[in-house]
Amino acid sequence: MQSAYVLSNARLATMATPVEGLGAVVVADGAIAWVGAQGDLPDAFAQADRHDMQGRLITPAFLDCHTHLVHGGHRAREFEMRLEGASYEELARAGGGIMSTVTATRAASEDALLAQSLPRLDALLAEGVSCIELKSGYGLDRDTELTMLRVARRLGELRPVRIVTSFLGAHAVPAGTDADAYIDEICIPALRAAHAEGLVDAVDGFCENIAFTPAQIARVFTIARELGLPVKLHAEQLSHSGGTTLAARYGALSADHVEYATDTDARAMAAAGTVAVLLPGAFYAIRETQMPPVDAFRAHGVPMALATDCNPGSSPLTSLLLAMNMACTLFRLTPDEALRGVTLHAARALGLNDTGAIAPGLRADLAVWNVETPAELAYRIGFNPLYQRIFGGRLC
Ligand code: DI6
Ligand code: FE
Repeated sequence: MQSAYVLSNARLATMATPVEGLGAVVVADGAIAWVGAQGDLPDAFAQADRHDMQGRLITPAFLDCHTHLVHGGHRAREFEMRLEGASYEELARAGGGIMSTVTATRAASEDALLAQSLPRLDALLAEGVSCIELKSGYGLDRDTELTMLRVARRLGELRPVRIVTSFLGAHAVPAGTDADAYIDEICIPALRAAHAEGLVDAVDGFCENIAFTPAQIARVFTIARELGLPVKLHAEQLSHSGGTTLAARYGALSADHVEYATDTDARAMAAAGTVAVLLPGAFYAIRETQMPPVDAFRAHGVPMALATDCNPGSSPLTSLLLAMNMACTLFRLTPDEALRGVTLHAARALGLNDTGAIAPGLRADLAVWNVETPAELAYRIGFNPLYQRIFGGRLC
């Protein structure tokens, strides 16, 4: 066996078969070769290099399964305007909101977008993240949508991280454009072009009264299906607009935000295997008061993932640890649910089966923490106890 090493004397939160007391993880060739109780370590690994974890906690590395991390500029002025009384929707309708970031993103060169995005990526990595989903959606024209996705791919070459892209051409209706014409003449051709360049892993949309109707999103999803791409959707964020039903109908990987989703929506998601991606950063930043139907998700067995929604408007957040704390404090998730939400269920929301848990055969994407219990990760506020990030077996 080549390059095998053992992480010994660790507490383990596996998201798979539980290990009581101190355990060990054997990593070989970038994958997990064995995991179990310290005393059960097979003789075959007795000679392998050992890293004594001294009782630290090992979790799967985190995945941030919903971000708009690639974008130009910021919206600090809008933050001030909201403090003066304007609502998120009012700003959007007045040509601010997403459209103001579209203007800033179109004005930035590819290199400038990369340079602006890197510190946000690094902030996530510093908290044990190994995989990040990045969306387009601040171009709303073919060239800028493609540029955003190219930047996303380049980020994955510059840092030890796995990047999953989503095409979000249906994010906002550009000023002076008819929504239907935009979908048919700009969004769908841009999707085809981005797909042809290998830039698209999934297709997303914003189904909302300030964005697109279910019928308009369905036209984009139909093309996604034709191209063999999975779909996901920003659904029921500001109102009940029918997005979750649509997402379930297309077998979506996830329906995201979902504050205004109903019990019926939760049933449809469960039947379709659609993950609920909760985004407490956006709930917090726009001072939403409608809680996502967490009890219905639990009752119907809808897996709940958690993400930052890192974006310059509704969630300028680059901390999954804080997202975990917010999910517990604001949405009443348990710390275990929060941890599952940024590991196993986040992987599922991205359609990934090779990461998100600590089990033999999976990628060795791990995070080692200076804490004793998983609950400590969600409990502290603004404190980063990461000791070591491991990406594909590589100590980072
Ligand atoms: N919902 C969101 O929370 C982000 N996009 C979306 O569809 C917000 C994007 C922004 O305000 O720039
Ligand atoms: Fe979003």
